Amino acid sequence: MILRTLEECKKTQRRVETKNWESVRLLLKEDKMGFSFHITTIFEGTETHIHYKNHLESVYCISGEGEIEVFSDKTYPIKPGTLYILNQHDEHLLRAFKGQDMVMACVFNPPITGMETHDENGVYPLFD
Ligand code: 9YT
Repeated sequence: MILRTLEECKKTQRRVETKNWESVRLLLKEDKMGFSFHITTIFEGTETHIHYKNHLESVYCISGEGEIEVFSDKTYPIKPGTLYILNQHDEHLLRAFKGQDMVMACVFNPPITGMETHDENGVYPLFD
């Protein structure tokens, strides 16, 4: 088996930071589990355009509050205990409200490799 901690992964290349979020990818494609697992912090007061055309993602909110505006659907609130499931590659805007960062646990299928950040359309490429 494998055992990792958030603290140790933060000190490696598994931690990726952009202007709107930072993410620690604790489990990646190279671990051969069929999914990846990340602890992502969405910085307070930010809005991020995301469209995972090549991936399915589930996101569980651990702390902080915000909302997700799904294109051609509606806006859903996010608070601790909320799980949102992008089962239709849903294009969306993710917002963290001012005052507190949102900490999220994220699972991706297929797993990401660790190199990905969003392109100008909010997409992650599919690496093989
Ligand atoms: C919720 C979400 O998708 N945030 C963007 C970062 C992503 N979780 C990642 O690459 O770790």
